[in-house]
Amino acid sequence: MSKERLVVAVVGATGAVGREMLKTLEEREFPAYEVRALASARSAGTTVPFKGGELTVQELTEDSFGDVDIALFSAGGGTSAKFAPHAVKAGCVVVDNSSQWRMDERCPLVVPEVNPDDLKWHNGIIANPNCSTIQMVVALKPLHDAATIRRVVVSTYQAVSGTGQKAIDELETQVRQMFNLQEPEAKVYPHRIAFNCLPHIDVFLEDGYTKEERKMIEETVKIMGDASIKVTATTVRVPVFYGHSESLNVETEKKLTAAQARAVLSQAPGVTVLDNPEEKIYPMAIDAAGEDDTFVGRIREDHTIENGLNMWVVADNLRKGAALNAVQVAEELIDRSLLDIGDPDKFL
Ligand code: NAP
Ligand code: 3JN
Repeated sequence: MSKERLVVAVVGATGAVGREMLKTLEEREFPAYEVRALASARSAGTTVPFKGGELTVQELTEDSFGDVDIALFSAGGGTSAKFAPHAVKAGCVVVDNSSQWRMDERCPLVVPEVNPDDLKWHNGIIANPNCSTIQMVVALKPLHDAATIRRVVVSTYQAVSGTGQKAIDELETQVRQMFNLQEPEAKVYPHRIAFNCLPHIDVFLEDGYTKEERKMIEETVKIMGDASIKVTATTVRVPVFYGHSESLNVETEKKLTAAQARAVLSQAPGVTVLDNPEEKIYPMAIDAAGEDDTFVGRIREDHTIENGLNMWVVADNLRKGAALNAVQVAEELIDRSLLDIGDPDKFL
């Protein structure tokens, strides 16, 4: 198949992640001959902005992928489960943003700064990790290479944009309602999110963890390719529009001083160290929003264990956490000439 006139489809193009994908393709001058916007029948015929103009949204069907080379999916796990196999059958490589294929043994789970070589064994579907996992592993990988990570304790502070456009609208509406002395309405979340924190992201599982926490734990091990790394997580929704923040406590096999960790992270791809507390310089969601890098600061030694570090990690959840990572995966596939699919029936 000739890849000279690449056709790229964005599935879920009307959503928060899909719109960011179109923006990212445009900003990075992605080498597409044509970009198509796909979504549900509800928005077929509407338009989404692209390259100073508009793309007309087409309804996603099983036949949408005949002449498409790469499809970037961000329309939920159910849509990916149903349509990604048809895309692969048609010869289209899928980069999927949902959790549907992440732990599937047929699918690599890729963060280009961490495990780009896993793209070599893809079978047509490449999974994009959860946003909270992506920014964490970008910061962990260089530390693991330098000192071998044994255990990670992570607490997240996740923006409402992680839930999608309706949650962005809900936070804004609740803030307006409260300033107008009206009773805030909670529709998206089980409780008010304005001026509140919810230790509840995705559904609760039998062991008391949430599914978001389980995703962080399992995905980290698959991406880092090291089952000996222990991860425990608490994920929290906070009233921030864009940018997830994370507090990480990391235990390593070899000693890394705070200065050594800072030096290692300063050289790491995709990382910007912002760590000068005396000057009140540290990563913040308001600064990370709209940026591509993962920002790391408050790097300090944990005095309660022999080899421990604490740090604060922030990234734009819609960019590095979703759209940018997916586009970087697609760029890597092109650069490495990995757009061919072995068995097109693998997922049917
Ligand atoms: P959103 O703002 O609610 O947008 C959902 C998108 O999916 C819309 O474009 C919607 O189209 C489309 N869609 C829904 N059902 C569809 C169907 N049956 N057929 C075709 N299109 C359908 O949500 P979002 O925040 O963009 O997130 C979308 C998905 O991306 C999430 O469900 C999740 O799986 C994934 N995600 C991943 C991360 C990550 O951590 N990497 C972060 C956020 C989201 P209509 O406008 O036509 O309804
Ligand atoms: O809540 C967040 O900040 C990230 C949300 C991610 C998300 C939302 C709905 C469904 C996912 C995901 O990517 O894990 C999914 C899903 O596909 O399971």
